[in-house]
Amino acid sequence: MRFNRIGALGASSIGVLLSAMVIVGCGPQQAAQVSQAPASSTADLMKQRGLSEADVSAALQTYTPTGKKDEYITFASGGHGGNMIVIGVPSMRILKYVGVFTPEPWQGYGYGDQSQQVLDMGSRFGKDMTWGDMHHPALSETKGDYDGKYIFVNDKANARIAVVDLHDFVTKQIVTSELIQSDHGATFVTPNTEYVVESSQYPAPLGGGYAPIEQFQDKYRGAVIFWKFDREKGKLDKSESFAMELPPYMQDLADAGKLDSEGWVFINSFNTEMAWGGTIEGNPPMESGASQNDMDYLHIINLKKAIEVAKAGKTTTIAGMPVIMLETANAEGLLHLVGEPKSPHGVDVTPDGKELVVSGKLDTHATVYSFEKLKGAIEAKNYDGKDRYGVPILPFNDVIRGQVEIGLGPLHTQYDDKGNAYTSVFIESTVAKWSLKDLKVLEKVKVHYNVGHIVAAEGDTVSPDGKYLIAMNKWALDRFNKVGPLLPQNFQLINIGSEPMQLIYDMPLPLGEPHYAQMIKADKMSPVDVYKPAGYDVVTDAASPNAVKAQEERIERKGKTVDVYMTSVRSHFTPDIIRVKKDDTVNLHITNVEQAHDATHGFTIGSYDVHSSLEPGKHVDITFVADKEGTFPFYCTEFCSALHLEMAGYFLVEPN
Ligand code: K7E
Ligand code: CUA
Repeated sequence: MRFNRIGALGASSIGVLLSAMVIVGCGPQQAAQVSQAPASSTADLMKQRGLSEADVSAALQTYTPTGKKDEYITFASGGHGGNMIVIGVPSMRILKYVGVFTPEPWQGYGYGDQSQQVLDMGSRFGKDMTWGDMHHPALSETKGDYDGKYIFVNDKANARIAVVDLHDFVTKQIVTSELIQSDHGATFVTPNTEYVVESSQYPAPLGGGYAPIEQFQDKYRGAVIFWKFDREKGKLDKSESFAMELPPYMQDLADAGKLDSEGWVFINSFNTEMAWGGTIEGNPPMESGASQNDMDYLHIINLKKAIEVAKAGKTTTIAGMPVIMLETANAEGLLHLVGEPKSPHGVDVTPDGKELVVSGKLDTHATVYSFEKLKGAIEAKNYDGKDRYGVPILPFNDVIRGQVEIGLGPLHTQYDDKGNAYTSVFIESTVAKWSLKDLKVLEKVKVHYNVGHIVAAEGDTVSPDGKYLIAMNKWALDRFNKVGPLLPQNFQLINIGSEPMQLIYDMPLPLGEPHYAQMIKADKMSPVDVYKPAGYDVVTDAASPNAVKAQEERIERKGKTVDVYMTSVRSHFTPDIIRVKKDDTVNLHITNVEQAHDATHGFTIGSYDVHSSLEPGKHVDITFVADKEGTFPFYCTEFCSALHLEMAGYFLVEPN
């Protein structure tokens, strides 16, 4: 490669950007013509910055000039940040932070009546939750391929699922069932998104409530909930959802079958020893108690048949959820187990749906199960006995195609379009590429460090693209500038379209600890630019009954309640003076009547903890009690025009 032929590689002269940064009115602005001649030759730049040819090649694969867009969009879970992060690939530019389980003021998420309603849906046992532990996002699918319409995410800590609508990237719904007390096998969707899978992680008495831990084996249980998705409404429908009781193992990741295995669900587990800790009471710690057996259990669920059994009413209602009890599941042949090597973590169905790959944290192999063999053993009732709960166990050697020696601590697997699998290897900090057909490792790439999940371009669908893969590393250590003891996560972008694989970008991610992500071709998505018509309620996805039109702004008082019907438009709120009496209940109804792209305003009243983001066309309602007398300026929090600072007013609270 001759680098002296390459054009401007950054570090060129900085244009004069003082002109017209923000002008009154809207419309595209004329950029000043700036010469883009390189300051020095590519060879000089490489020397100055100490870059190798591989570095420059990596830069060329990721550098995205101004105005150019990314080919893929990645949705990363935000871990215990509780929100989701949207990232462009290959540039690795962060495009958005989506408020989901955690209030997020930039989006006004959790600060007005609309989004507060969404967060309120997620209360458990009467308690509001202000955060979540997000692990696994799942894009909605049509025929096993991402369709770009919705994304679901789980909250492991509080056993919740949220629905984010990708027409505007807003969280529309949070559902939870007190049946289970945590989840991890969530969220995974069936190939046409009829159901969203949520299985518990830590066993507990079903429906909540106390039971002595000594009765772990008898009173504690796992469960899997199949949430029915109503695509028309864009909502999960609790009334059509059901669950299945599972033994008190710690169910881990899940995956839904596709193509040949459509209608089946697979969930693996650890702690089939049913250890429950008790270190200061003289018991072994949980982690050693849970690692005694050489094999744990993969759960194989016949979802298609389970739906029929649930529809026939062969369920027991617990915490408002119809549950197929273990006894029924066994009688109907809905649930089978098969051994899986020591403390497995990931279970990933292959693109053709014919096989599943399971990797054990404490085993160096990935095991490839044949769905046909699993089904054959189930039909032939070829059992290796039953577990304590009467669940039949299939013989391991009869249902696997083989195993591949991956390395130390294999976790999660993704796929490409050439019949290869990619497995993250936690302990040795590598991503291993291996041939599904030959069960042979082809190559490994080092990552930094201790990779958890990996996500490849459409890498868990029926048609993976084989282009990019992000290693979502748990430790960053020496990769970035020091920022104190809490370090960002390190996302590393790997080109898997090249041979050998090439690590091409390091991206620090300081907004939570992402576990899994989804990577979709950007052209599959078509979000709206503005809400139409103005006065749009983003939670009901319809015109708000409180929408305000220009010229119809007003303040109405009924007793001690004051309704303020307000509009925003560059560069004023109407009305701009609001007079109330102390202890009045104030209902602000604000419509951003703008229909221009990116003409967003914000609204805040100081000292009242009021904030909203008003994207073009959006309507918000904000209810609060004016419990402090005084003079409170309100203003626009989004720099919307040259007269943005003037976009202000007064909220006057007279003493009684
Ligand atoms: Cu972190 Cu999928 Cu919750 Cu593996 S999980 S790393
Ligand atoms: Cu509106 Cu600033």
